[in-house]
Amino acid sequence: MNHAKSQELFIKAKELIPGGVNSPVRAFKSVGLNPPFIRKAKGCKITDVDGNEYIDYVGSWGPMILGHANDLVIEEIKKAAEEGTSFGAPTEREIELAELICEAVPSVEMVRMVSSGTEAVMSAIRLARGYTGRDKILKFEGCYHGHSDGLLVKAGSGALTTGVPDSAGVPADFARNTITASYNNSLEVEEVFKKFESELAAVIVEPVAGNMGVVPPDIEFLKFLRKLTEKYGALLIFDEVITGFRVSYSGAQGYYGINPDITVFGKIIGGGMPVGAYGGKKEIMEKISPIGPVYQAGTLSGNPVAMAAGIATLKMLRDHPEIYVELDEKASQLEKAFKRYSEKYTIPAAVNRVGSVLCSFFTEGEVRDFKSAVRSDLKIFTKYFSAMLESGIYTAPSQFEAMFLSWAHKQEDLDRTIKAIENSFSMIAETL
Ligand code: HOZ
Repeated sequence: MNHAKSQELFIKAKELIPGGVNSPVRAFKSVGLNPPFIRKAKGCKITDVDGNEYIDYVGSWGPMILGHANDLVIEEIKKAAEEGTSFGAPTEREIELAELICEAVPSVEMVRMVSSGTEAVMSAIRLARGYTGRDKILKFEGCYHGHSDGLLVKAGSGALTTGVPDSAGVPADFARNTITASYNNSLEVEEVFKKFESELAAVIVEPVAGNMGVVPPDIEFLKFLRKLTEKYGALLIFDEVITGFRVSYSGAQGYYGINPDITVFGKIIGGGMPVGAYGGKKEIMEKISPIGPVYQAGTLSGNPVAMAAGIATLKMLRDHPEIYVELDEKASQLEKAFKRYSEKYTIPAAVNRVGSVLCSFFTEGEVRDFKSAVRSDLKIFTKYFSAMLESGIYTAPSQFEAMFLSWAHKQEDLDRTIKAIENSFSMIAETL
């Protein structure tokens, strides 16, 4: 593949933008390559500035569940943009999206729109602290909840990919209020609660971890979190930025049948436009300004173009529940392929999948927490990633991110992907 124009742009970008990118994982640093610069995307295909076309399994890191530039979504975006792109004043579309979210997710009675997942989590934590009058929060090792100060502690995603799960610039006093425990480990959670009892404002968790690769929860673990938070008067926050409207129309909480107190959304609810939201029980949400004492605001919150894209996306998902059945079936084909070729070519692989999010770790045994996730052989991952890219399959350039299926992936795309998986595994086997 020719990447001349991308290389040229990357050199220029590095002069003007730190690392040449506006979000670290995009730099392809951990896989030792330079990133292709993307010119356009349609359906499940993206095209770079050199004209190379790829079948895309990044899907903008999750939002593009209907595929890129879905006709209906684009039509609604155009309509909204022609009517004005931002007013800093209430609009009818905000009510429509809020209604769609509240109808889909029973634990959410009220919702506040913001502009990113990071902003939504940061605000949800403030709300939990304001509501409970407590300071400490419990998060899980390898879970990623955006880049606000108190959450960059043992974080996943880009922080983990660059090998720095904590960040410089976070005052020790902020991080002091963030307690961590191992994902899927109820005993550790119990110890934390015994130690800090009524100091804990909230437990925040990705109900399916998607930022240390994909790590499904034990249902008993999620149930235990629900039980213990209730017992100690702390709030349970589900970060459903990835899983919301993805693993089911009612998110991971609908999928597993567990209701949190606060839910954080992003990605899909903006249909590919910048968005975030947090919602929960009325009694809690009414603590937010202007009716309550917890302050939070934003000029672009509830942006009309983002609302229009989100409404179009959610309506399509609501009216076509068969999309979820199809996504599950398509993703299971890839899961089976990873397992089949790992056996055939004796490549160690632990394949994790929940609905249309999946990933393969290159390690023996199960991956069920941070410690087992980081056992993955990153040299093998790099070989796998490079071979896939060379075959025209675009996956996340990090072991610690997920692979996302979209409605636009057709059988021929899956067949090509499965062939590429076999080729890359057979090539890896030759080098071991
Ligand atoms: N850390 C994000 C995914 N979990 C990556 C965002 C991006 O680079 O766009």
